[in-house]
Amino acid sequence: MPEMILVETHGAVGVIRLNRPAALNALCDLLVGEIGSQLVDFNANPDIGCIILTGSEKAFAAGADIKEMQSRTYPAVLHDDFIAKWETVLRVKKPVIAAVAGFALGGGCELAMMCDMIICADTAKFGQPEINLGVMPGAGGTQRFTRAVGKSKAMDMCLTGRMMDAAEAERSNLVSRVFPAGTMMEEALKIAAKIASQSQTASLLTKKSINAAFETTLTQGIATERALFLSLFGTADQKEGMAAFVEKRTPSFAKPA
Ligand code: DAK
Repeated sequence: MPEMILVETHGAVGVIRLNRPAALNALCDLLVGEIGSQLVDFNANPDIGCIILTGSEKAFAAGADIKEMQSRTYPAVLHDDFIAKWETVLRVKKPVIAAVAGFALGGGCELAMMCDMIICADTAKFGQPEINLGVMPGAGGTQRFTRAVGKSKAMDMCLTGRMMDAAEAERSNLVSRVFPAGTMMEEALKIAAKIASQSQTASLLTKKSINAAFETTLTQGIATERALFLSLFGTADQKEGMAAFVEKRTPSFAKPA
């Protein structure tokens, strides 16, 4: 049984809730490992079509665990698998939504940015405050933040270590939508249920194609998209989706066999 996360399923939606309240969900090795194992389980479960990663009202996660990192040495971090465990979320094929309330700082913000989209409560506070600790972001903060919000704001955030509120995060395209704190989870579940009701194959390939946009040229990206789009004509889901439109009914997509 995991100690630092709570796991729920709501129909075809899997929810992982970080649950280390005494440390504002600071991401210690155990917590990162438990998140990763549960992501792997949900990813392998054909009944799950979308995953939500969330925290508490006060914190999504206030960063990597500073107390745990404090005494680490360069050779130790170089040799252990400190980095690998953090990136399990990048290997999940199903859509993953980060639903953020309260603090998403340092590694917490980086973990949210590794997800496929971020929605947040109006209480959310994002930041990369590593500079205040004499270090810098190390799990994508200088890269994903810059791609999301642009150079000037990324420099501002990473060099001053200041926090950004939900309104600024929405204005800056760090998050896709902001909800009042009391309704955020309900809204997250609605978004996830909608995604989970679609063809799992189409959403897997859509995610793959959008992610390709960050790794390649426009011409190559378009070629990737075209090949993936054409491949969907070999699926039962394409037949079902288009038949349902013509027959004026809701499509019913089968779970991947
Ligand atoms: N680590 C450990 N404990 C933390 C923590 C953290 N990041 N954040 C909060 N806590 C603990 C506090 O120490 C306190 O514990 P006690 O003293 O009660 O035992 C408890 O949570 C409540 O915190 P506060 O008393 O400070 O609460 P406040 O509401 O007053 O302030 C705060 C909330 C979020 C503003 C403040 O706690 C804060 O500034 N926290 C630190 C935020 C921060 O600097 N985050 C960045 C950490 S560095 C990598 C992966 C990841 C990373 C790097 C590399 N690789 C895989 C290569 C990431 C690095 C980071 O995230």
